[in-house]
Amino acid sequence: MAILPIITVPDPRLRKVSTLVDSVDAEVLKLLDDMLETMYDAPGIGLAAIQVAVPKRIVVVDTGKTEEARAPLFLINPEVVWASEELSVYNEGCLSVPDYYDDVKRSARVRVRHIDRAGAVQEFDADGLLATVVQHELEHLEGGLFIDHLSRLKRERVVKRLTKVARYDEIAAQNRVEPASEEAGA
Ligand code: GNR
Ligand code: NI
Repeated sequence: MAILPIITVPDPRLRKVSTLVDSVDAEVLKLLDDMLETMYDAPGIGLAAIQVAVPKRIVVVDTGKTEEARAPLFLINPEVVWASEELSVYNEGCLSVPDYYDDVKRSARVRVRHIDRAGAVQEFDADGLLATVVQHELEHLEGGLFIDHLSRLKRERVVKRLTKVARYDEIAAQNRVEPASEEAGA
């Protein structure tokens, strides 16, 4: 397993529409495992493949509160087949929008259809935090982000801040020199 780098706003790859997985092969299973490890490490409660720069319709979720109670969900080609008219508000965050949280209104309950690790079609009902996270993840697969639900002023403010952070990080990476080796006598 491996921890993969998570891409952040304003990386344009986050705006790509992810493509359907056509077969659950070894490569897809490895990606699911790497995504789960990456999500637990972050830590987060959901992760879409596009957040690790893979534009495929693959999601991992675990809303369990403790490490002991881990219950990962592996969702391949997930879709919402029913959504309640009743809405609920949740204070959301996103690993691709670091250090920003805001309220988003989404369906309170959803029915989700997806393919599992064995390649079988499955369905489940979600409410509460799980319903919110699943809808947040499916939005990523369409190139959406939770900040798209905010006012233009709020969204532009957070994008501007993260653009500055990205520029700073790029310059810092350019200026980072390899540590001098012993032989070089440094
Ligand atoms: O870790 C995460 N927490 C979270 C909290 C409220 C609503 C949605 C989320 S998902 C987020 C991880 C993430 O960015 N998934 O795409
Ligand atoms: Ni997210």
